[in-house]
Amino acid sequence: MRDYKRILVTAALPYANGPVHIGHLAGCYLPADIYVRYQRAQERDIKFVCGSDEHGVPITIRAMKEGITPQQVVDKYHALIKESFAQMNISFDIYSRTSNKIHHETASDFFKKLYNDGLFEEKETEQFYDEQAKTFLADRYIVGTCPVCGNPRAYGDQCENCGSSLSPEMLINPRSALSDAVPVKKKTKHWYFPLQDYENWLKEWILEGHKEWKNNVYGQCKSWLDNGLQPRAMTRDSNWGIKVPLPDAEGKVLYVWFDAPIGYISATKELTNDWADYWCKEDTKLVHFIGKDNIVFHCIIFPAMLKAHKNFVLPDNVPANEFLNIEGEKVSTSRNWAVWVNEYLQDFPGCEDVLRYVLCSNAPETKDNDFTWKDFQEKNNSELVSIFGNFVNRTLVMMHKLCAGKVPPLHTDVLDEDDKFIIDQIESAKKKVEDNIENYKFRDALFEVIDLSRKGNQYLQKKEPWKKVPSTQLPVTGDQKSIDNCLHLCLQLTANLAILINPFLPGTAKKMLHLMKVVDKMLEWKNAGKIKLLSVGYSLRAPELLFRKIENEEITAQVEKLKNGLVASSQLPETVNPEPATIQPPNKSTIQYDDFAKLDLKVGTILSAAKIEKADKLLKLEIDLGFEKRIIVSGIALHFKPEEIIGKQVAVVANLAPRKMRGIESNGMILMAEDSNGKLHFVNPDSLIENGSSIT
Ligand code: B3M
Ligand code: ZN
Repeated sequence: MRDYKRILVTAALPYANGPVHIGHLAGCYLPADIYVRYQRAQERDIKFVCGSDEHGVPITIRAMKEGITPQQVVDKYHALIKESFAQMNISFDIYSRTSNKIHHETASDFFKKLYNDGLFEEKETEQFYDEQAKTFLADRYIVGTCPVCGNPRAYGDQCENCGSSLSPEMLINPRSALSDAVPVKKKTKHWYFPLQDYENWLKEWILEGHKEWKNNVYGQCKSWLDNGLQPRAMTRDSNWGIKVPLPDAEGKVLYVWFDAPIGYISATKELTNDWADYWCKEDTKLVHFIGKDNIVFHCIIFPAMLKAHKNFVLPDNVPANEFLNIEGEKVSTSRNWAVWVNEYLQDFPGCEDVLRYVLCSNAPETKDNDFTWKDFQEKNNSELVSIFGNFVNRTLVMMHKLCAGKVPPLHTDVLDEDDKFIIDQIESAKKKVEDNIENYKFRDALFEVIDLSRKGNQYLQKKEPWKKVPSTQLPVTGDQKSIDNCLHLCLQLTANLAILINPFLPGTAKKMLHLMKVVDKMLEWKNAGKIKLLSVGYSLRAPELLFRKIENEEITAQVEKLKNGLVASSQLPETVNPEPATIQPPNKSTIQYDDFAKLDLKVGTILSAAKIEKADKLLKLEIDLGFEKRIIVSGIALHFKPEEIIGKQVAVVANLAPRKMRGIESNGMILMAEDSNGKLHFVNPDSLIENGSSIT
């Protein structure tokens, strides 16, 4: 691990086109906040920046839907989002917005620098144009059927149903989302960033240099890089956004994914005059917290931009989470299948920490996960209330009953095995929590904290101080010593729990400080693991419950609300008629069985694959057919790298007449399936079988 002097944490800038839902929180804001609060407790130099993403098509679409201006949209939602984050105790050092002047300047300057360095390629291309609305259509404005899953309401840049990233050309039956007109192609000029020039560097930097990144992140990067990078237009035809700072760019704005990540820089500038320390000094650890749909932008495009600009640090890690589903279904903001944070806060006042707890203990860290209200109740009632809260409460109640409300002494002469065990647990919990947080494993970290309180309960249960006879007389009796030791350790454990839970549930930690009558300073991380946090003889407050039980009725009401709030897709102001996925109809004439029976189809395994000189589409394959080995020349070189396909099983037409291609005799053909994107897939058995098996 490198030795860093300062840390800069960013959390994805949410689009100011709607309120935030719990999937957003679980995806990046909560993990980022936990990380930051922990680092602050470690007294590290850290800044946490975020803000609203106020440009781009999502904003203009929302403005259209609500019949207001884009500016009104961002003003409304920026305020709402900011408030929800504040109420959830997401402790940004700054929550800015990309409509700020400082951001417009920063993003413009960034673009100009790359432009002046001659980096952009100016290209005139044909783009989709809506003749009825008289405007070019950004990818998002084009809707149609997803070629991958058949969703009839896929956007020209992405299908929200299956998550595939698309381009408008890939949509089946494309329509303008503005007017329902069939878009036509028209010429327009844009500035392209040569991403492909950074491909080798990115491979080196990520695939070699950042093997420690989370599997989901590393895997996505690898697949982008393996597929090869293309030049990417960094400007768009629109009147909402940051104007392209060039003389001949009327009606053009910066691509939202060009300006938005620069928003991290602008926000830091707005926060501190020392912003350049955080962005330009090598000993800064930059960490981007995001959701999985933002991986390519944060791991590939933005780093390439930073590299091209020069002088900026690159992210040390991009711990992206997967998605959180609700009650078994994917979140859909358009269908209103979501739990909105502002509504949660109204329905469960004072329960911010409960939501933080449930979202963290169930965070989609390695795979998509499910939020259910039943589980929410369960986690609250049987973990927060019955384990953590119960331990703290019992400790304080008994201290008041058996120790006159004061921290009793520790009699080291009579420490038994159980006492020693709990001391050991207190000491070792710190490191476990710490290691997990440093490695972005927040679920595991939180588990350790709860586990420590569970051990506290077990300890208390075993020692049963309530069964001993308390006595205030001197000399101290054996019973009183046992009571003292037990409660002394339980109180020190409570103080430790406050420190350890603080990054996760800051409101709870605060309440605990109040009960223990200690100041914030006690929460510094260096105090964790110590058993001398509360002084002997110090009087503590009467207990108050940290968490309340959540009743069945509350849960039923939420489930109802979710179901009743669901907007049926058909009620949406759709601009496109839903159509079933179109599958290519058979387009060859009917054959008889005998015709088919002439084919000798066999299963084989690719033993080797090599490029053929001066034939960029062909690969020379050696295929093991069980009974013999064959050379087959196949036109798949543009789709697969030779080394990737070795060992793959394939279907082979084994009795095809030999044919010479580029001087090599090909003995057969392998079968491929072509999807609607023109991508080729092998046709093979669903599990490995013997080579030479017949396909009948
Ligand atoms: N606004 C997308 C999103 O909210 C986008 C993130 C920008 S981060 C620089 O998913
Ligand atoms: Zn799809």
